[in-house]
Amino acid sequence: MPKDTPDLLPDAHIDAARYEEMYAASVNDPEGFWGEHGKRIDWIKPYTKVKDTSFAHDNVHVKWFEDGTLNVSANCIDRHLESRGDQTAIIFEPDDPNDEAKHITYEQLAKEVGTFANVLKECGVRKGDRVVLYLPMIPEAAYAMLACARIGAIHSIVFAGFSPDALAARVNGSGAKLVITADGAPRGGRVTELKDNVNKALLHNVLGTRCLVVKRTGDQVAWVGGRDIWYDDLAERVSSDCPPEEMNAEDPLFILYTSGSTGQPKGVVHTTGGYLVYASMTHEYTFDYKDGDVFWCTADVGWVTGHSYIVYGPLANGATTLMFEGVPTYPDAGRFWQVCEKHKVNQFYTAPTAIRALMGKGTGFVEKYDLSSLKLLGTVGEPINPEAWNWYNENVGKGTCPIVDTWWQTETGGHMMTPLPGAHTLKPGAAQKPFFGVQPLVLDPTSGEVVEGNGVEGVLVIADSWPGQMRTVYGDHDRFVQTYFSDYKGYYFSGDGCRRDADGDYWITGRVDDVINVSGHRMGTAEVESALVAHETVSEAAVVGYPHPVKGQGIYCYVTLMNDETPSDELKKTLSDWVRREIGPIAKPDVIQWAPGLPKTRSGKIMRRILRKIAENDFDSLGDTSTLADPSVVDELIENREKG
Ligand code: 6R9
Repeated sequence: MPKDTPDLLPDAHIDAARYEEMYAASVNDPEGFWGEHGKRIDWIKPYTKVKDTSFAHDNVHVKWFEDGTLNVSANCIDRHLESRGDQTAIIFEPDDPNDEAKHITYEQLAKEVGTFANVLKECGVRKGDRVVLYLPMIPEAAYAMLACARIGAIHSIVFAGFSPDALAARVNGSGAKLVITADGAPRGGRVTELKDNVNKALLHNVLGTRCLVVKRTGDQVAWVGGRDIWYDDLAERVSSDCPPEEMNAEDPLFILYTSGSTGQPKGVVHTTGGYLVYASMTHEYTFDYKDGDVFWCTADVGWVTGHSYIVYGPLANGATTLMFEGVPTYPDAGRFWQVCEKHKVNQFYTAPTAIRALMGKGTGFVEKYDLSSLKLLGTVGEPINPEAWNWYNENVGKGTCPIVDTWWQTETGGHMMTPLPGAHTLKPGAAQKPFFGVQPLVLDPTSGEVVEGNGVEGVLVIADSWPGQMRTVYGDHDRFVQTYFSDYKGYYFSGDGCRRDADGDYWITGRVDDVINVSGHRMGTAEVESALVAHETVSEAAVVGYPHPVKGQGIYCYVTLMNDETPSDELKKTLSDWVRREIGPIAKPDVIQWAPGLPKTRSGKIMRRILRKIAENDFDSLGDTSTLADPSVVDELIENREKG
């Protein structure tokens, strides 16, 4: 039994016995279980069919509640108006602590979203159209999401830190009719010129995509007449009343681009009914959310965590959700805790990378604030190391707040494995137990056989569908099947490795594919490689992750230059800036090593396993290098390894 972990929450929704009982019901009779829990949201036309899913390689399909109809924004707003119209739905905390926070009630939210929805209609957006959001973390981001949902348009949010090129790829990939942006995004005391980025992204746009601009900074922006529209100009002309569109449970709600191990990011498609049931249920049970609590998820709405746990889950539950525009270290490393004190936050959910960054600044910044409102803490995005877990527990939770370490993915829509705070004695660093309806299995990576029993390790797959699961890759169902259902037939393959300990608890060991996790941001090494080789001086590039004390993983690039190029530190900087410009600041390389040659098999395949070991400074376990076309390149790379 682990010591030094907080006690279970005494009056939680789910205690140990209830977890066992509900979990057994959820896997023994998924139809019955979800048929019942699907009723937690309001349906216009109730479903009669609950589950029609198959992971069989030649027939992958996922449908939940397929003959039911509903509207997500009505579930997040209208149904709360009678009982909690005056309650705060969204607390907005701006970047600058001296600017006033906003409290938006459900009543106000209804008007804002109704207005936004009518503005979208004025812009010609109709049911089924795609709308890209490229916005700061301001309430308008939530209004825009809910407004799309209200009229049946499909939103695709692009994180405001992505470059114009990355934005253009997503606008084109989704065939968006409209991009919604702001003049600028203040963050950490600096402003990102979002509208400028959109101008660049739409420069070669052939879809006729228009641009709706919300005012945030009031800065001057370059304007393209006939294409660009100020939100305020339309908002003052339209009604705030917009009836919700009746949507089928399986109509798409949003597309969210995410990185995989190969090729360009894929558009993960989530649909209406199952997603909302799953997001709201996980929000309530994982965080033990109770009426009146103030819930704060520090993610950006550009990531799935922001979709499910800033907007859809909390609002479907009638919660008060906090939206923070800034960063943890501005104006100083006490900002998170200052905001917790100011708004009396009850549940706080963040990423291990943020905890590690703040840990490095000392405990003084935490001790300054009264954190007694906190009941529960959460983490997401990457494995949390014990040092960070203990620091979080001792200094933020004061040893009394359970920490839920939630393992899940853009693809899964909501939490897949996490301890529940009233049911599971915590183990620092473990995702521990499957959520209801989730059937994890450990497979032997080579044979693909199921590994039974405890005290085992392998790759993590899921045996059957859950309502929050992604339905397809936008416009490419084949890629969906290839990516998730082909390596291990009959299962959903997560891309993660895991260990099941002696007690049957799960520990995520990290990605087993070419996806890296930098400060909780997911990235395909292939994306960074293709950005590098797009530079005229680069002939070839191979990118791997390596352990980084704060970011979790850093980006290590091996670069082979064109024959007539001379390596220099200046060129390294040029390439690093280039990648930053091509993809965005989150993809900026940490290390570039010149590689006169890369280790390749005789068939020309780059042996990343070896490159990973060199980047990790682990030269003793390089494995068999004799199959390489030219084994001597390995010695050269080891000799010239760069320090991360
Ligand atoms: C929600 C989100 C998914 C990948 C996932 C895994 C890693 C997420 C984790 C975790 C260990 C946790 N990951 N949560 N690893 N423990 N609690 O992060 O989605 O951006 O799609 O990333 O993140 O490797 O496969 P996404």
